[in-house]
Parts: sequence; structure tokens; C-alpha cells
Amino acid sequence: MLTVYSEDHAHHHAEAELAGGRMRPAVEVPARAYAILERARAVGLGEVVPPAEHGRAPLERVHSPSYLSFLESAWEAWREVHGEGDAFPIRWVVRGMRQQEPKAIEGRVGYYAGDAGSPITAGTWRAARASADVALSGMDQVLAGRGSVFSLCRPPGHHASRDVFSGYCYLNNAAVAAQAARDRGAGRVAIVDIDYHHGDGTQTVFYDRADVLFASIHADPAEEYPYYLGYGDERGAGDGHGFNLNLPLAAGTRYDRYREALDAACAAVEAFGADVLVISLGADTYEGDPISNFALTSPDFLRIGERIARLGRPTLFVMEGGYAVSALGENVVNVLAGFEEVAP
Ligand code: SS9
Ligand code: ZN
Repeated sequence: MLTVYSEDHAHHHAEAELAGGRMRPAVEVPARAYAILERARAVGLGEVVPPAEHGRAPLERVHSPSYLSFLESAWEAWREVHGEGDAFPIRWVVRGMRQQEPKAIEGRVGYYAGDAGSPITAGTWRAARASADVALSGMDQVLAGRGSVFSLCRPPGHHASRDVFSGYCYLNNAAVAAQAARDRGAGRVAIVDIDYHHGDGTQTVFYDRADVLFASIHADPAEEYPYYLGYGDERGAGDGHGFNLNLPLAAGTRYDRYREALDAACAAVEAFGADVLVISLGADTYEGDPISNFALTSPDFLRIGERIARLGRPTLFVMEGGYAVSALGENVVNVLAGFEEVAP
């Protein structure tokens, strides 16, 4: 399988994140992407190519111009006030407040932030742009007729919505790629999100649309991040009603129960008749993940890839989460290798 990868991800390297009431070492680190790349090379997964620059236009199909301008300029503005160091919000726009971007950087960060665990660093914009280019270049290859491509994105994207960054996500790589596929003639695009966390950003982007199906298997949001979206009764709005499928699962879920949810997501993709499939590929469902609570084993990831391949669709894998760095390469590449066993 072709892998698209950019070294530019390493420009986003946060020291720490606010979690559990303290500053803790960041879990979304450059070593994640290196581990995946190393494993892909070790097993001979296939060629690794850099992305092409796609510019701002495809980003503006998903994100607002003002949000993109904010992301581009936020760290410099922060540094002018606070000096070197990563930018974090400490104030948010909540119920009853005015939905208007203020001038001060503290107010701007809180206006666009969904949590306080997603630092904006000196190189975040550069890395996030490259990550979106990795997804877009992968989709270029899928649309050109390659059956499957792996976009080794970092930072991840599925928690970012039109104008919100959160959950270590800044630009929604999967959404940008799915929208690019629609803009270039794909009739129906399905996104299946298998990250442990609900893809709240992706769901929000496509919630009122019938041309992009969003199906997600994730930890119950009543118990887990992102908490405020991802429940089973969220089916889509307006034209999009029936084109959003959430399959929340309990803590401790093993592959026996996970497989049923995956079958249900795959059945939805079949019924929808997707021309192109985008997989938001998180491996934080792994039993050893440090921030998650499912119990999938490394061989289970082979089975996931095999099941996805049986859909028989042109497929773009877009890397999302997964924080057990020592097992991450094996788990991610197992999904891709399992896919290729069925659909070489
Ligand atoms: C866990 C903090 C969770 C957000 C997780 C985002 C995962 C993105 N103590 N913080 S895939
Ligand atoms: Zn996740």
C-alpha cells in the first residue's frame, strides 16, 4: 500500500498538555508518526512518498477563513504577549455569551478552542497544513485509481470542526479529503471513524449532508472524551437525516463486541453505496493505550483491516489517534496489512 508522509509533522511538538488538573507530558508526540513509518518500512508495506502542496482552497471547503487566519497567526500573537511557550486557552465562549472573535489573543484562543489539552506551538500551523496535504495527496491517488492509500497524518484531525480545534486536532484531514473527493466528482463518500474517541469534528462538518455518510465506533461519550457529542440518537439533520451513525461502546470492549459494531458500520456503508471510503484510523482502541479503555489486541487490528477490505471500495486511510507508541506501528500496519490480505 502506498503511504503518504511528511517530515513536517515534527514541527508540532508540545512539551505538555493540561490533563487531570496538571501539566503532563504530551501524548500526541512526533514519536508516534516515526513509529508507524518505521513499522511500515520494516514490513515492506510499500512506497512512501511526500505530499504535494494543495494550498488553502481545499481547507476553506471545510474550515472558515477566519479560523484558518487564527491558526496561522495564533502562536506569534501569543508570543508577543506571553513570550516563547505553547498557547493554551483559559477562557471559553460558553452558553449566553457573544459568538464574536475578540482582538486579544487570550480571547481569540478561547473563542476557537474546544479544550485546554491541545496546545498551539510555534510549528503547529506548518505541521497541520502538511498533515492536511498528506490526506489530500492520498485522496489524489485514490481518485486516480489506486485501490487503497495510507495517509500518515499527524497531527490528527477528527476532533477539529469548521472553526474549533480540540483533542490534539487542528485541521480535519479526513473531512478535507472527503470534501475534495466530492468536489472532484465522487458522488457518495463514506467516512468510517474507528478511533477510540468519537469524531465530533467530522460529524459536525457533515451533519446536515446526505452526500457524505459519517459512521463512528467509539467510547460512550457519557463516560469519555469528547463528552458532548457522539450519542447513538444523533442521526443527522435536515437532508442529512439518516446519514450519521454513532455506535458508542462500553469501557472494556473486546473484539467480539467491537466486531458487531464494525459490521453495523460496514452495513451502513453498503446501504449508502459509497463510491469512496475514508477511514479515520485511530489505534487508541488498543488494550495498552495509556488514555483509553477498550481492550483490542494487536491481531484484532488485522481483522479490522480485513473487514474494511470486504467492502470493496476505493479506500483512503487517514491516521488519527493511538498513544501506546511502542505498539502503535504494529497495530496501525496490521489494519493496512489485513486490508491488503483481502484486497491486494
Ligand atoms: C485523557 C485526556 C483526553 C483528549 C483526547 C483526544 C484524543 C484524540 N485524560 N484528551 S484521538
Ligand atoms: Zn482518539
